[in-house]
Amino acid sequence: MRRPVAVLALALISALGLSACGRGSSDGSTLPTKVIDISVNGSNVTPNGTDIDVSVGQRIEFDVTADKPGEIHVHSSPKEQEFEYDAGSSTFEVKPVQAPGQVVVESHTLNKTLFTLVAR
Ligand SMILES: [Cu+2]
Repeated sequence: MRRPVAVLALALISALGLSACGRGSSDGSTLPTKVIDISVNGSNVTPNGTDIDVSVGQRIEFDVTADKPGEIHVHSSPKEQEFEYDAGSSTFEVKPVQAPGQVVVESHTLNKTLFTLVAR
């Protein structure tokens, strides 16, 4: 019976922490940019379905290396984001995740889930 109370307390503390963080515009920008390397080679993609932790408000960058042009789709809410890349290397700045939760990132070219951003 002790455990649920502790978990609830932790959840409250982190919720408070997050809202305090979201309010100050300078707080989010002090977090290091989360750089996610994505490589596409034929039907092989990396990452391939993993979870990647990010913080709410954290800047996110995709560094894409691909053998062919394609498109990456970020199922963020309220607005989804699409990034078209060419063969070779491309870098995209992705809008930070606005609230705790999961955001699926897919290759629409290959019809695969590359990874899921888990924001807290
Ligand atoms: Cu999609």
